[in-house]
Amino acid sequence: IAFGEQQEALVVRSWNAMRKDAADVALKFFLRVFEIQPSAARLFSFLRDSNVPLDKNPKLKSHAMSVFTMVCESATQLRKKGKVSVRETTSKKLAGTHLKAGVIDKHFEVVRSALLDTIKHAVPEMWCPEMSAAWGEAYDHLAAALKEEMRLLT
Ligand code: HEM
Ligand code: ISQ
Repeated sequence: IAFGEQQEALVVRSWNAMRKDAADVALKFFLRVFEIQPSAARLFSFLRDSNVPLDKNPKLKSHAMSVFTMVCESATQLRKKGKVSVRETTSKKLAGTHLKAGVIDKHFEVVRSALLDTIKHAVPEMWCPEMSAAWGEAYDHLAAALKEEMRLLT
């Protein structure tokens, strides 16, 4: 399936609608990940080393927002070039961070489901199968690029 202007617009438009509630969206995104895979909470050092409640954790919002922003950038790359190269979206350091934290392929599926569920609940009036497919595809390409970068480090 071609990733064109329509697909990119579905991603960018819904992200723009969600960002006004960024803190809430971020919290729900994390909670959904841990609902699907409770053991994943231990991977995050800023949660492990913290005694404050999740919704008061300062790093939670910025990390979750980075994931959303990067998937959006992935959508733009897909529309422009039909592919996603991790070098232009992320850095080598990001792959190292995930590898060291113990992130495995299964986790990427968990985060994918959590991402789509979060968007569906954040913008229910915009949600449609095409929007789900566009976010899913942008995420899959980004995840593949990040996983490949992680593989090269092992
Ligand atoms: C850290 C993005 C997938 C777990 C990060 C950071 C970003 C990010 C931007 C912050 C890096 C920094 O602070 O320097 C992404 C993207 C993903 C993805 C775009 C998918 C395409 C995953 C998955 C897991 C995961 C599947 C496993 C559940 C973590 C952990 C950290 C991290 C444990 C380190 C947090 C810490 O201890 O400081 N990720 N991530 N990420 N991510 Fe991901
Ligand atoms: C993956 N990496 C960093 C932050 C995240 C926040 C929520 C869900 C997945 C994540």
